[in-house]
Amino acid sequence: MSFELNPETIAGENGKTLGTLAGDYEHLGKQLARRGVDIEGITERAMAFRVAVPSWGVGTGGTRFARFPGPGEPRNIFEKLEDCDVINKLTRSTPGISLHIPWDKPEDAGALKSFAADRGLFIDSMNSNTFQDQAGQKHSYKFGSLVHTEAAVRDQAVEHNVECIELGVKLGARSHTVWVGDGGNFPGQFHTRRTLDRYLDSMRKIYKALPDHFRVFIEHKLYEPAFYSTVINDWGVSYYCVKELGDKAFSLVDLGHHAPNVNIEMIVARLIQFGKLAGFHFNDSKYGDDDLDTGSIKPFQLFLIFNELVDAEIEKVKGFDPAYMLDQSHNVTDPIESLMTSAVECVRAYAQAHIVDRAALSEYQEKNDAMMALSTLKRAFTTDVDPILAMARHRAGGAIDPVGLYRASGYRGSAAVKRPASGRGGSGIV
Ligand code: RM4
Ligand code: MN
Ligand code: MN
Repeated sequence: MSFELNPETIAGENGKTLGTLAGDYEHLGKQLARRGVDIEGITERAMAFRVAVPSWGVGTGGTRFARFPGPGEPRNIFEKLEDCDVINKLTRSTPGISLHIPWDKPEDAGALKSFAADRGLFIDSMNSNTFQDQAGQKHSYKFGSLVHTEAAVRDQAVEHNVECIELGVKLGARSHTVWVGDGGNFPGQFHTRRTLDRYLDSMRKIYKALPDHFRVFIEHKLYEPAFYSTVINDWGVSYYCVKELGDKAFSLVDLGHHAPNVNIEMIVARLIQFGKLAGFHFNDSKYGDDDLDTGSIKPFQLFLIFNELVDAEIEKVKGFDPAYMLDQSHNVTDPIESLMTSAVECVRAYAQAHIVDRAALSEYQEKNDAMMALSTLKRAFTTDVDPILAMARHRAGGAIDPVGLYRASGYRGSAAVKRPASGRGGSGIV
């Protein structure tokens, strides 16, 4: 049996477990009250949290070896938005959508904008693609794009980014994200300093095309597709570039773009302090840019990152306005389930970070009491905030159990009927 996902069916399904949830919520409320925390305040924060969904995340991803398509995959940007709508309806945290151009380039920007608005969605950020060649493209990006040795290739890449910004303006987006795959596979392949000069020169041209209300985000990544080194390899290079570019340029942190064991929360704190944190591409990884579901491998790291973010939010750090987005590749799961679960993991870390007893933590830090400082963080991290998250979703019209309700609705089965398989196997990032 399948059913439509609408406010009535969602409320009806929630009704089956609402009694149990209310009991758990009340119990947690008492526990938190003993610790001086008002549960209602935390629930309010959980309801306010937003993380954007990437248009490219709702299709099944793949590795460089193979892609195993799932049933009912969206075939165009409108069907992708339908899936994004399901994610937002059930989690009530993801109204923003990030677009990858030209993968999701609409023929009619106005039509796409209103299709999104009709569903309570909006286009959040634009993402350019100069790491692949598109059919009919004049110059190849095989040896780079914004830093290519030939000016004509660089100009073509600049032009593509400007086109993304112009399209973004029409769609009501507020930022443009630039990630370049440029780099080298072999030592000596490129001149280290000259490539960065060329990058900055190209980025200055892109920066000039930004309208006043638009921000540009630079995404660093230590390797891949270039295996020896990329040009924008770490946050230091990224920070230098955004400083050079101007007030509308910021450094974006994609969690997977760091070597294993790198202390990402420190990078986040530094970028906040320097007024240059753009925001995030959330995902998780074990080895590299695995693009696994957020919070699936290192949930404590995610919490520590949010601890820095919430600390800055509470202290009202000047200019602190991070843009949150998921950037994942779903190779073996239903993308809708993965994105919902990942959005919930972000809200979880955000809520837990709000539970941290910051006055106590500060005192332990002043007294150099490392043991109690860690315990203070761990106490928040080990608090099961599930009842808060479920109650926040329920109050906002979402699902107490997003994955359970999604499965019960039979959405994927109906999509498989409406959207016959395209037969696109192959390999690739999405
Ligand atoms: C890159 C990077 C970009 C994303 C592409 C698909 O590794 O994370 O943000 O747009 O993948
Ligand atoms: Mn990314
Ligand atoms: Mn990536």
